[in-house]
Amino acid sequence: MSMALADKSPGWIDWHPNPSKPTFVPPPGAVDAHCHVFGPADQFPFAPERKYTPCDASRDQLFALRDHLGFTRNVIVQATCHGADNRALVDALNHSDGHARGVATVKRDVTDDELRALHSAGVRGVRFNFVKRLVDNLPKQPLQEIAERVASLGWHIVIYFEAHELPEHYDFFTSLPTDVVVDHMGRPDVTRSPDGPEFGLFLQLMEQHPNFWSKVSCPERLSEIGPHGYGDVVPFARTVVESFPDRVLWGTDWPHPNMTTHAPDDGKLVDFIPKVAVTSELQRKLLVENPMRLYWPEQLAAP
Ligand code: 0GY
Repeated sequence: MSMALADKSPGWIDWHPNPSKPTFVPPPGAVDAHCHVFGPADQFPFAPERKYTPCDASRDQLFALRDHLGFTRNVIVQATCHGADNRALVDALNHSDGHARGVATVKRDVTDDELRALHSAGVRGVRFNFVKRLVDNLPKQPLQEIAERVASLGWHIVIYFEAHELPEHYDFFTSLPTDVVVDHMGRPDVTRSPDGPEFGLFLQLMEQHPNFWSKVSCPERLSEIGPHGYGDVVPFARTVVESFPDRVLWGTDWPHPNMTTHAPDDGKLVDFIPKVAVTSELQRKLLVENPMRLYWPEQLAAP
């Protein structure tokens, strides 16, 4: 591989080398339900069609962070820099001792054998990414076909979009035949009111469609006031947690791709949790019961 392929995108901020120990102690068995692995590029090259080149962020570094933060499990989500090449993800799942499950990206030509192999590795969902700076326009027909095929495996679909794009995609999203998990509350503009029409449409989506779940993650990306508590994101996330306590997930978003303002301290991100899930019951649902139901249901069924 040429040097150029491994060069980080201009302005890329590396992940925090030394995150603090959070004050908040997660409940036993807590799941970080949104994080990524990047490369290492010399082992798992980034996709030629990618829109950014990240720094390496390996599975062992992810698992060390999990332990440092007091979590037990990870849900590793395929990022666009690896396209539909899920090898880094599968390698991480295979080395997780069953402590990680995954969300992959696949193309319409994926074979049934490939889907079965992903399932055996621990993949339980596919991600459809609509964020325009991250991917080229995705035609809906192939996505619909993928959706129907993964529905038969019992998988769900993770969707990533920005709030202003929700009206355009609303009918497609609500036609999906699986559980649907929305990344980062649909990326609200937190300078607007949580009671306003833009966030109102997202709340309506959640309210009227009980197959929809939301990650109340990513204050580091949504906040306009920066890392000191991410207070402007709190009312949005708290509303979602309290309105839909059985359909919310939380994740670090490590290693925080495309951050341009600061390298988030993951310990401080964990300290965001009790601000949005203010009782131990809400915290247990957010961090343990909900992600276990979606990603490790067989463990809940065990006697
Ligand atoms: C995220 C963040 C981003 C990137 C990706 O797939 C990706 O490349 O998810 C982003 O830049 O917003 O949510 O993890």
